[in-house]
Order: sequence, then C-alpha cells, then structure tokens
Amino acid sequence: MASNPILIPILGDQLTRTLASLHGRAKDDSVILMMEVWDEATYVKHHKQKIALIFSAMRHFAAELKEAGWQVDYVKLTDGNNSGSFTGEVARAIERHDPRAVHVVEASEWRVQQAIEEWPDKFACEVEIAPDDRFLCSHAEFEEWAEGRKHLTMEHFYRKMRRKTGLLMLDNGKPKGGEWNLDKQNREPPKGDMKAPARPRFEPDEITREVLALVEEKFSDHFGDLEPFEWPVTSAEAEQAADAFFAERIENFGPHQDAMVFGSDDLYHSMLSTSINCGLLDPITLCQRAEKAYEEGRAPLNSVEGFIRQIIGWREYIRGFYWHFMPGLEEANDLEATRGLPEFFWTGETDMRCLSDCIRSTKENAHAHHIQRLMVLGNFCLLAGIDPRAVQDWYLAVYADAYQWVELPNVSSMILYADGGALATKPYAASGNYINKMSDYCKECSYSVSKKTGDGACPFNPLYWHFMDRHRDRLSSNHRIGRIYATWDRMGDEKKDDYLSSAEKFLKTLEPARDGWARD
Ligand code: FAD
Ligand code: DLZ
Ligand code: SF4
Repeated sequence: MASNPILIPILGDQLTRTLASLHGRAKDDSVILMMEVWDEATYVKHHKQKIALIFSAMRHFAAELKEAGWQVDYVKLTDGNNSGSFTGEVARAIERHDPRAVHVVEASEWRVQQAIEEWPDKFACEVEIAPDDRFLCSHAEFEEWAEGRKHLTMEHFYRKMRRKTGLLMLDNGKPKGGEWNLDKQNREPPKGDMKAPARPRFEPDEITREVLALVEEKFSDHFGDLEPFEWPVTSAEAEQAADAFFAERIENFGPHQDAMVFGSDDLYHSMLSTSINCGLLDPITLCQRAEKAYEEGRAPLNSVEGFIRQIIGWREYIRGFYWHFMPGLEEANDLEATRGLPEFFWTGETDMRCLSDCIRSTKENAHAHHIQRLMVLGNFCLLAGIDPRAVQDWYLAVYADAYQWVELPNVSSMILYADGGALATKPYAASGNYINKMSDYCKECSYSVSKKTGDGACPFNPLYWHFMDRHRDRLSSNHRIGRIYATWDRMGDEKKDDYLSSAEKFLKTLEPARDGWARD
C-alpha cells in the first residue's frame, strides 16, 4: 500500500462493483470503508428483514471486494468505538488511514447527502463527491427536462428515456409495436386460482445467519418477522432471481400487473426491487434482458414494455422528482390530512380482508406488490385522511426496498396527492368496486362490497364519497374528476347523509397507532 491512500466510503445501497468511486482506482492505492451505523439502522425502525438484508449484503460485498484484492475497512455495528454515524465513521477512518482524499458517490437520499456535503469543511483532506451513474438520468438532465414544464408528466419523461436508451425503439425513432405505452392491456383481473411459478428463495449462509442473530438481539422491537429470511444478498443470487423472472414470470407480468389474490404475495412481479435498490442488479441490463425476451418470442410486448416502463420510466422519474422537490416534499400536505395512522397498520388486525392480507404480506416478507401498496393500503390512507408524515414513516420502515428517494414520491405524491397534483393529475381514489374487480379479496370479507352504507358496508364505499365531499373545493375544478360531483349531486340529501354518516362512524372506530412503532 502506498502512503496516504484514497479513502472510498461505500454506503449500504451502493453495493455495485462498477460504482463511480471505484472507476480507474488502483487497489493498492485505496481503502474502501463500509460502515454499519446505528443512525441508518434506526432513523426509522426498519423492518427486521430490511436491516438483515442490508447488513448481510454489505458483508458479502465486502468479502467479494477483499477477494478481488481491495483493502476493505469494514466497521461492524457492534465494533467498540463505532460512533453510530457515517460522518463519525469517516472521521475515525481518516485518523486510521490518513488518506490524501476521500472519494464518495453521492447519496441517494437527501438526509445522507446533506451530511456528505459537510465533509469538505469537516475534514482536512480533499473530498470528491461523484454523481451516481447507476441512474440513467442525472440530476442535471432531469432539471433540464423539468425546466419550464407546467406538469412533470411521467409519460413524456419515459419517452425521452426510451429514445435515450434505444430500448424498444425502431431505427426510424418510432416505438416497437407502434405504441409507446401498452398499459391498457395490463389490467386483467385475476382468473380462477391464478398461481405464478414460485420464485427462488435463498437459504441463509453463515454470514447471513450471523446477521440474523445480530438483528434479533438489537432490533427485536422493530416491526416484522425476521424469518424465514430468503432475500438474495449477493449479486450472484440476485442474478439467479432475475434469471427465474425472465424464464418464468415475464410472459405474464404485464396482463396481471394490477391483479391481487389473497395469500399470493408476488404473483408475476419480479421481486427484484430490493436487489436493484441496494446495487446488486443493474436496472438497464434488466431492461435489455426484457427486450431480448420479446425479440426471442418468450414474452409479449405488453409485458416487456410494462416492465421497462416501471424501470426507465417510473423508477428514474421518481428519483428525479424526489431531488427536484426536496426538501419540501417531506412537509407537503395539500389536502391537510391530520388523522393518525391506525394501529392495525402495524398489527394487521382489521376485518377488512384486503388490508389485513396486504399487511400480513408486509409483515411476513417486508414486501407487498405495487397495486397492494397503491390501491389498497395507499387508497385507504388517502380516503381516511391519514397524516402524510405518519404514512411516510410506515412505508419507509416496513418495506425491504424502501429508501426515501423512492418511497417519498410514491407515498406523498402518488398515493396521498399531498403535493397538490405535481405528480398525479388526479388522486388515485377508489371505492370497494375497484378492489373487488381486481382481486378475490371481497368474496370472503366480513364486509359486503356491494353494500354502500350502514352496518356491514365495505368501508371503502362511504370513505370514497366522504373524501370526495370534503375535498370538493379542491377537486371539483379538476377536469379528470369534476364529473364525479355530478353523480354525487344526483344522489339527493338522504343518500349523501347516509354515506357521510357511515364514513364518520367508521372513522371513529379507528384506533390510532401507539407511539414507538416507527420511531423511538
Ligand atoms: P415489479 O412489479 O416487478 O416492477 C419492476 C421494477 O420496477 C421494480 O423492481 C422497481 O424497481 C420498478 N418500479 C415499479 N414501480 C415503481 C415505482 N412506482 N417507483 C419506482 N420504481 C418502480 N418501490 C421501491 O423500490 N421502494 C419503495 O420504497 C417503494 N415504495 C412505494 C410506495 C408506494 C405507496 C407505492 C405505490 C409504490 C412504491 N414502490 C416502491 C414501487 C413499487 O411498488 C415497488 O417497486 C415494487 O412493488 C417492487 O416489487 P417488484 O420488484 O416485484 O416490482
Ligand atoms: C438502510 C440501511 C441500514 C438499515 N443500515 C445501513 C448501515 O448501517 N450502513 C450503510 O451504509 N447503509 C445502511 N442502510 C442503507 C443507507 O440508509 C443508504 O445507503 C443511504 O441512506 C442512502 O442515502
Ligand atoms: Fe376490502 Fe371492502 Fe372488499 Fe372487504 S369488501 S375486501 S374491505 S374492498
């Protein structure tokens, strides 16, 4: 090792061998620093599986780097002098290694990036902060795209990303198949006893077992089941999970994307978000593999386009949107929602079968699929007027793929309309009808989805009209929603009162969550 090396801190969601801070670096002139820190593990009380996933993936990644000849300084959570924060650990590592410079890749989250931006003033050596080139769209490119637009429409951004990558594009600049977006073909309700092929599950090895014991000991009061723990924790395992998705699920991914089946937790979804977000999988390579499946006739265009849109469309857009609107997005509450999150979000104890199944999956797997997050859990939070900060904390804590950059826009803007429509052109509000159409939840629910008001009526029905009525001033001028008020007005006062009083009665039954679930 030459004297005064470069110190390269790698954060828990930067577990990628081609990370920008490693480009062109000589192994004998660098020390990689990885840190398990209390601040990250507890800024919300993450699901036990999420902490286990990050720590195990970090330890495996450190071992791979060492094997490849890098010098890795790995600080465990239980190391005696662990300061508990990234900044504290970089300061201690500077004392240990006396580096001539610190090279770090920008953080994905605002909170961490703010801390990193203080490093040049705090530390005597030079600090270089590189852009995270694992995203397709840089901050500057997103800002240039957003500049002067009245509305940041995802579809327009998505087409730009299609052109940029050439994914599903013809040489003449037109989209393959003639249409940019085949979402209309991707709304099939579940059929019969729809069963997707089982996804690969990964047996914990010694490193993971050690982490599981640590999590059990230190985070026993956090939400969620720790075991069975079956997430991929290395890039090799994550590639296996991706192989299985492209072999067995991609074909049906599109049509059944919005379907929900009681007890079936992932259906045809890829279950790859945890691996993509912490760096074990490259999102663009996944899109190329999806396109290949289409070219080889193994998957229809609507499935492949749908998958690619989720990644180069939604995922990239959400990231750009986050940085465009931070830090204000955390505080946004355009609909002035103030109700506490109900206790059943943490216990799953509710007679609403749709919600209890989604919360069960969340608790058991640290995962629920998109439409469960959006149209069951999210729809409920929107209609019941739950305080956005409480909803943000919940989503950030309970999902193994949750980092604020991706959780916050989905929660605040997509489900809660808390940004006043900067992302969605209308709130994703729905009555029990939608859930009944897209799932098999209702047929065995103790509530009746066809009953609109009164005892035993599906709570989503009166809540829907309560929401519409209480936000009339705000929403009636929205051309995508305005005509709903004509239906409401045709109902007459008695019916309207029935809806409103049923909703009020239901809302009074909601027991607010006890303190300490999401934060100490
Ligand atoms: P698939 O259905 O197989 O989709 C493929 C990939 O597309 C995903 O792995 C993901 O990388 C990407 N993707 C799809 N939808 C979105 C989206 N709306 N935003 C960003 N990326 C998307 N995703 C997270 O990764 N982390 C979160 O914290 C998160 N919070 C969410 C909160 C709410 C309220 C909602 C409605 C959605 C949230 N999502 C989040 C998006 C989406 O639900 C998950 O990415 C998806 O369920 C992950 O499962 P999968 O890998 O099987 O996804
Ligand atoms: C989510 C998480 C957790 C629970 N713990 C750590 C940790 O101890 N060390 C670490 O480097 N990263 C952790 N992470 C992921 C980070 O929160 C994530 O990498 C950054 O916050 C991104 O801005
Ligand atoms: Fe959910 Fe209502 Fe259907 Fe019950 S009846 S599962 S509460 S939508």
